[in-house]
Amino acid sequence: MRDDVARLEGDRPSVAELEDRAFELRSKLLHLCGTYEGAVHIGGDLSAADIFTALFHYGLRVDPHDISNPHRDRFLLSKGHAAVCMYIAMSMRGFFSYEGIVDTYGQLDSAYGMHPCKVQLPGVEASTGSLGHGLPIAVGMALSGRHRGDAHRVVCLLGDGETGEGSVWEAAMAARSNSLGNLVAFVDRNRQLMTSHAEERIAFEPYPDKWRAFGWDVVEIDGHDMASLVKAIDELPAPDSDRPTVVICETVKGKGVDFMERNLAWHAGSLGAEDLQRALAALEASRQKETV
Ligand SMILES: Cc1ncc(C[n+]2csc(CCOP(=O)(O)OP(=O)(O)O)c2C)c(N)n1
Repeated sequence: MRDDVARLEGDRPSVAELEDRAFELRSKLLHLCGTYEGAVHIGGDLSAADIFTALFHYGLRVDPHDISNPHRDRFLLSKGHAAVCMYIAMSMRGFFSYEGIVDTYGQLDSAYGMHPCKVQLPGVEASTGSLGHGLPIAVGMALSGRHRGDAHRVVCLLGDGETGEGSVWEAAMAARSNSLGNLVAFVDRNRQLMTSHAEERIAFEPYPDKWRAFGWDVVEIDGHDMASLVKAIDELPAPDSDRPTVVICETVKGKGVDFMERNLAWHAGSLGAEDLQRALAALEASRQKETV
């Protein structure tokens, strides 16, 4: 195998190592939320932290030192408001420096905006933030990969709330019509929107059946169980297969910090110094509980 392609494989950390990285990712997120003066989308960052870790540290074939490698997997963050979680997960993989994120996050002209911008931040594959756009862009990229005969995957992370957008389902149909087995969607199914519980606003259920009806293979997992995330990634069909896959990850908004979990008030917010210590202690306690 050519060196530049072999490097895309990267290390494959164990489940225990990935769990440690997810803890570090959450800690770094909380620190940023404790120092940044504006609001951070901390609830949906924490719900997706394990998914980001599994993708950037295990599943995605990407090389932080060769970001334009044509054979790399493409990752698109459709729930663009979770950008900071992606930046930190990528920094832990070697794409950016964490200090650079903390120093400039959310400032005018910073590369690290509240939503990701591929022009400002090379390594980011798509500019997102207006919900409902990531999957349509991913379909185009997957189609292009197919036409070129490339073997990479296109992976898109969506919020469950944003799948209330019609554009998501148009993209889902197009993916099936074009037999895009190189396309994988992960859904952060935390069952909350910005200010309400998902099912109160839109009848999402029977949610997995809806994806099946659109011709997708559906995998349902606990999105906080690293072993399940790794297994789902390991069992993805080959990129040259003909059916797109959606991995529906059952998650908890605010996961890891008890006073944020399932709390609608923590879709976005900021922690002062005192609450930061409280949040870090809660995170540590949650880890202790899970390792017992
Ligand atoms: C088109 C569009 N409409 C509204 C918003 C504002 N908005 C930001 S986050 C959010 C809630 C999204 O819910 P979900 O996709 O489930 O994300 P999560 O709960 O995981 O943060 C909304 C409505 C937006 N970014 N884009």
